[in-house]
Amino acid sequence: MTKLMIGAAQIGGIQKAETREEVVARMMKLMDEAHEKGVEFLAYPEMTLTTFFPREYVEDRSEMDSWFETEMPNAATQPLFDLAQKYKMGFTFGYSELTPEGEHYNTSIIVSPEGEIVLKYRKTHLPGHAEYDENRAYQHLEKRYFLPGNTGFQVAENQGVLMGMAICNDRRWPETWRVMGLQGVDLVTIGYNTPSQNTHGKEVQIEQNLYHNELSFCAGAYQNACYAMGIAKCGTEDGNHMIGGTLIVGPEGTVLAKAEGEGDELIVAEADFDKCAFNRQNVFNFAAHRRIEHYGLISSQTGVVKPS
Ligand code: CDT
Repeated sequence: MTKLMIGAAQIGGIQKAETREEVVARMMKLMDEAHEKGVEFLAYPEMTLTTFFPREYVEDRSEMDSWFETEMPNAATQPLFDLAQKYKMGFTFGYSELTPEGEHYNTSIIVSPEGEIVLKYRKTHLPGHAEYDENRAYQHLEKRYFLPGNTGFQVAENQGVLMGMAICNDRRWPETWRVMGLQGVDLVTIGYNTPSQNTHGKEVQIEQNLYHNELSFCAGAYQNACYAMGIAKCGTEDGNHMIGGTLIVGPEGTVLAKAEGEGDELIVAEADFDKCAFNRQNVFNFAAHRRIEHYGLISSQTGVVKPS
């Protein structure tokens, strides 16, 4: 099968005053570095182009529309698409999408080295709440500003590899990974914006949040015998801190590369997709070992129902 040099481009905090053009220039700088290091597929974070605006409440949600993209590529991102084509590099990044029908999604795309969007994903698990909550230390209003995604977890071939995406909170749910695993996914990319503070208290929980991040990626990659990249937008955005911890994980669930700081930073690893085969043919041979007659609750029940 295929070997691919893969890269994860962590992005440091984006302040509200920063323009899309300034952010794209930062992305292109990392793409230059990735090209120098031989990267063939590069991944950027969730909502790469803007600050993580769902931390702010506005009564009239249309005031937030300025953070959304109505087409992709657009004037601001076209130079990134052009550079990737010049380098023959595939890439993925997240952005806030406003459709012609007026629907708002937290979206990410995979772009082939030829510049084609080969897969679009809209975030499924939207964390937080829809109304201002005075009991929280800070707001997390994704349920106010986005619709739950309508794409599901699809997988598409790009550069000879089956690739799939999820976005941030999705990484914490085993269902996310297994649905892609059942389609034979080889590489999963998941960008994130994860506040270091607990929404219900003022404690800063950086170490624990970093652990849960790594745990989710390692478990997801191992249990589905695939490679995974977790890509942070992190550091401080207008006074709000988010965790770093960008990482690349192999199909044994081990970390192959990890970012050291909380700014713009590239990490790379060589992915040898033949290495996915061993666990797929043994402990995670789905066709041989799964017992779907016992999994019905997973797709028929949302919350916990205790036996009466
Ligand atoms: N962006 C995103 O999904 N962040 C969430 C924060 C959850 S706290 C309400 C995450 O799961 O990292």
